[in-house]
Amino acid sequence: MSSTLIHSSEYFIDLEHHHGAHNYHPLPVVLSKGEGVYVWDVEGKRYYDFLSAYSAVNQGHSHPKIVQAMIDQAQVLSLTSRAFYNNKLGLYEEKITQLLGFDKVLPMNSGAEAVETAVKLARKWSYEVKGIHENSAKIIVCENNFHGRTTTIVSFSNDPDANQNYGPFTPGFIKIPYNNLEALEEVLKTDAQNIAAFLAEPIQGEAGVYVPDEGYLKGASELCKKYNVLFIADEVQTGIARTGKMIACHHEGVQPDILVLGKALSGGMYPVSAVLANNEIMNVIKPGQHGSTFGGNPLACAVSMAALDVIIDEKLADNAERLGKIFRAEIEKLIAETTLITKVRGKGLLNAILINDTPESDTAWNICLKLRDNGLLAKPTHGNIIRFAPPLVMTEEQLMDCVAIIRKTILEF
Ligand code: IF1
Repeated sequence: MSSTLIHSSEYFIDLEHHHGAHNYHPLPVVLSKGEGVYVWDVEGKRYYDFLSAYSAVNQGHSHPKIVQAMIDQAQVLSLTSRAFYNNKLGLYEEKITQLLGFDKVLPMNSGAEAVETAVKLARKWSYEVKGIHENSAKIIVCENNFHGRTTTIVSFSNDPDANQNYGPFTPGFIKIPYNNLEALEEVLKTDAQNIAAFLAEPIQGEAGVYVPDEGYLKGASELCKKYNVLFIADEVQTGIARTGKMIACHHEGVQPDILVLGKALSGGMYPVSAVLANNEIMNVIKPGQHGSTFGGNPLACAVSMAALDVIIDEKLADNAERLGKIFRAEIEKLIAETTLITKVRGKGLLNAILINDTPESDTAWNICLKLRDNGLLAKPTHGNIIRFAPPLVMTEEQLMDCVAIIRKTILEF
């Protein structure tokens, strides 16, 4: 019986500080166990997870059905590469394309890889189908976007933390304000013949859960159709039931030309991402023109099929919709009792509160430290905004318990 040496949180934090790159500044808590809406630290303290690994564990931590699917598949075949066929990829492709209403899917691993794939696909379509002159295709993106951290993706970021000293940058991107259809039409009117696509998050997560006006997605999609430009929806964070629908675009009945998914596509069990599109677009990619060693591996497919079943069987989109309304109503009541919070916004169980202080202040951070002490884990996004995104398996009772923790923390702060 091997005795597991018990180490303190400080021990693990020091190890990471010493041996790991300092590309994050985590909240000082060291987790060792996760189950459903709960996580435990190495001292055995239990917390509500109100971040869900940035919406990757929508199905809850270590969901037994997803864990079992992973174990079963891992024991028989984990990776073949795409040099050969396997008996899981086709089943997964059929399931996800029928579920989301597209002809085809291109399987990748990380969200950023899927966004890169969507950029390449849109460009290739614009040269080979739309007829744009080669190497002159442009893609419209939104200010304050977050689509990942590869060199091309940070090339079209306006966040200095994301791209300072990572140049030279990939050309071919036009930035416009988010949630502004006039700005989008202005660019399309003047330059549509050179534009391949418009790439946007249905809700800007990293920007602070910025929910656009009702009708923005519909309007953007219609403008793209009018000017023969592809609408790419990056639903890596908003997808897989997080906002109360299977994908956030469905709140406005919008079907994007290219759909990008990641994170909860595997329930947080394994890196799985995907790009979905119809044949006119997807068939421009021929054998040998794109791929990835792990893309579409049998283990990823088995895990993702189980993760999708959990979303459907447990009606997690409906639960997110219902609990999100309750959550925002409860926080609105709290806003009436304190000057510390000025706003709550979000859709489904992707929400955020605005703290009444400057983005440069550490007030939001200090509130998150107190929330941690009171048993709830969350982390500020930009400066004075705290994102609240629990697993979608949460019950109303657990949600009200979390509201009580947030209320206590804010009123005592
Ligand atoms: C980090 C942010 C959230 C995403 C959207 C693509 C990706 C992401 C809309 C790339 C990833 C993650 C990345 C993670 C923290 C988290 C994040 F704060 F960075 F911006 F959620 F808001 N499109 N978002 O949100 O997917 O390659 O990471 O699998 O980098 O710290 P990925």
